[in-house]
Amino acid sequence: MLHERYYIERERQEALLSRKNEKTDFYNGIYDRYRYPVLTREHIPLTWRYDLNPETNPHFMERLGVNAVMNAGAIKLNGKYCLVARIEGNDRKSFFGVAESDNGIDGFRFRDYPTVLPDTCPEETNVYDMRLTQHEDGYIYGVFCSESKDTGTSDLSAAVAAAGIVRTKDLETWERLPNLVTLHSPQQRNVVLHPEFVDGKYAFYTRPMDDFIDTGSGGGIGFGLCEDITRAVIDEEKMTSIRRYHTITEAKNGAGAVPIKTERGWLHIAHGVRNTAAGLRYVIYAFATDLRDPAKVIAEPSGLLIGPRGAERVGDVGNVVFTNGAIAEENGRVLLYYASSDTRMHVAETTTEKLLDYVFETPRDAGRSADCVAQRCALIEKNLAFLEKSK
Ligand code: M1P
Repeated sequence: MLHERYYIERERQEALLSRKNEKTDFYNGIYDRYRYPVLTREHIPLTWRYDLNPETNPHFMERLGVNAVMNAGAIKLNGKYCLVARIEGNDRKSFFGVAESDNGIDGFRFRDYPTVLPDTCPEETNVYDMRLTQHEDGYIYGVFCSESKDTGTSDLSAAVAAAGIVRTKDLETWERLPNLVTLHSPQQRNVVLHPEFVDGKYAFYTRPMDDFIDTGSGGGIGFGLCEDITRAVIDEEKMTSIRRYHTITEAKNGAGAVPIKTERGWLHIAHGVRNTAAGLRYVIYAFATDLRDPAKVIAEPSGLLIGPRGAERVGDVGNVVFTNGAIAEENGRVLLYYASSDTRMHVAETTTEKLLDYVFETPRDAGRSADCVAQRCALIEKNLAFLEKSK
């Protein structure tokens, strides 16, 4: 006999899981936003949170609560839209879970169990933010942050971030490879594996950091090659998209989704961070790199592509949008998955054609207020002339 509350919770969850999503009236011509998050803590199966036996759980209490579902890697596999989400328990430890949908915008359901990765790093305390790369070598790689306590200091909260690497063919059985070693960067987060070999080598977008939070001397998103993915070591890290004073990337930036290959270049969806009186503000931006030299930035529009809006601003870490997954389909449809305020997952929908137009035709950051207003006045002048001509 199950607790009566189980039936109420199951019905509520079923209503949530089968709720249809719909586009909002938000308009910028670049992408559509959807009304409902695609994944929240309420999407987590009841079997992951409650002990269903009334003898051992007479009050039908959550025994292992979940605090947030965010920062998901994304891939289309066997016709299903799959998210490998970061699930943060009430205990602050994160783990991964695969949720699948038939259309990519609603109906995401978690598999029966969370993702169980081989436990090969005894010092690893926390794992999060997996990027999924369908590599031309035939494997799907998951690159994630592997966090350990920094034992070289008395600071209790000091930590070390490294890039963990796993691979799979079905998102079910995973092989763990040694963590990425970057010879010249003490810490790494937001590392993404490029989907193709470059000069016959595996290529990673990196984010060199001096410290767990501060990137310090790390100038932006790096790029490095390694011969052997089973013992991945990067010597030289070139810079791709760099941090700049008084832009959205001033404090930090980091690679997000696996780059999308197009006829005009690799499309990158990344995050940029600046500091404010209210703390760090995370936004999503885009840039393109050369098809033959994926480290070389060939277009970088000014400003943000997606910023937190409305309820997205509120959550565990407010004023944050963050992406580590997108799905680009053969028909040109692109689904950009992003988390808001480290709390829940959303989707924005666009096309490769629109993203290319956005990346190549949006003006670059002019760098100074005077130049930015001149840039805007030039647009207005052109428009007024065009309106006059259209009369
Ligand atoms: O809290 C916002 C984000 O902070 C980190 O990103 P970054 O490494 O650029 O500072 C990550 O821990 C990410 O998980 C988190 O969403």
